[in-house]
Amino acid sequence: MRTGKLTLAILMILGLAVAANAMDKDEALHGPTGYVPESTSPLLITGADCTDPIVISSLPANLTGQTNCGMGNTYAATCLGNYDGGEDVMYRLDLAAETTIDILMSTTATWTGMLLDDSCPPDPTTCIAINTGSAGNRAINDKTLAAGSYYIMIDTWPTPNCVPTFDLTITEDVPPPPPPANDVCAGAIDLQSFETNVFTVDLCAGYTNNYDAGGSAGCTGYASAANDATYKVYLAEGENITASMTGAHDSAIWLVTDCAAAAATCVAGADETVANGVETISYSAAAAGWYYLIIDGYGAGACSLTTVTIDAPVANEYQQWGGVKAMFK
Ligand SMILES: [Ca+2]
Ligand SMILES: [Ca+2]
Ligand SMILES: [Ca+2]
Ligand SMILES: [Ca+2]
Repeated sequence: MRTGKLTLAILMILGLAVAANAMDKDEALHGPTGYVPESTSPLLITGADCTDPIVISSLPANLTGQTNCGMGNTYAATCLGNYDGGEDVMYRLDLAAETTIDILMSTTATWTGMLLDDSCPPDPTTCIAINTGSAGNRAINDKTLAAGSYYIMIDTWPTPNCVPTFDLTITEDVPPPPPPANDVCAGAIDLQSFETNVFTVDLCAGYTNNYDAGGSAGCTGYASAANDATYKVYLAEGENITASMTGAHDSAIWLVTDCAAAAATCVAGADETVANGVETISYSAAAAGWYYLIIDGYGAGACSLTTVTIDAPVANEYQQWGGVKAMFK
């Protein structure tokens, strides 16, 4: 990109004026900015500019021994700020489908900059992402990009005038699987679907925290900020349920009638013990209806492989409790 010398001079003067007014920490550390003359004609080297970028068409990509030395300072008015005054190399990443990527440029060079954009030349002010720094690797992580072509440029804030050697790694982020359906009450598992009254649930296996029993005024007496799993059971008026849980985390168990207002509709809750303790609730249904059992824990992020035991002594001999009662026959 040829820039008129007058324009360049004005830009340099403006740049110096800005620097004088607001020299940031990086600029103080960097010292005087060098000047790499901008390339005025194509270098005919693959990677030297947007007309002939290095194409990456599949992931993961691991390009070792890369450099931008000898590629020319083709782009010096990009979103990289000071970090585009050196020589630059351009990569084009072609994505056939929406992909979330991590880009890592590892190097021992100093004052390096990396940009990601969907236009080439890169947008002069706004890119999709940049990462710059006086030392260490450059990384742009967790960028979800629609199908299409994207450009990655590696540059420097002179001096140094270029990056003698670096590795460029682009990997696809595989998103975690969605939480189990019974992470929330809409997918609560009917307790009567179990063939045994004892089952396990790994609260670390994708479950999240959706329900909190509240603090000291709540039905467990504490917050229940841990990952939670939900189960449900239909109780006739007067039917009883006893449920207990134990695991390596500080468990909490509670029973509610309306998950949308879980803490307010809690009818029984327990958080009496700490890690490896057993928490037990017992409840006699005040009214017929669906009740939701929340297998939970005290601390944020806490979880473990948890054993749940359901005991369902019926209120009297004449009342039945479907499958769960059948467990005890
Ligand atoms: Ca440059
Ligand atoms: Ca949950
Ligand atoms: Ca919770
Ligand atoms: Ca507990």
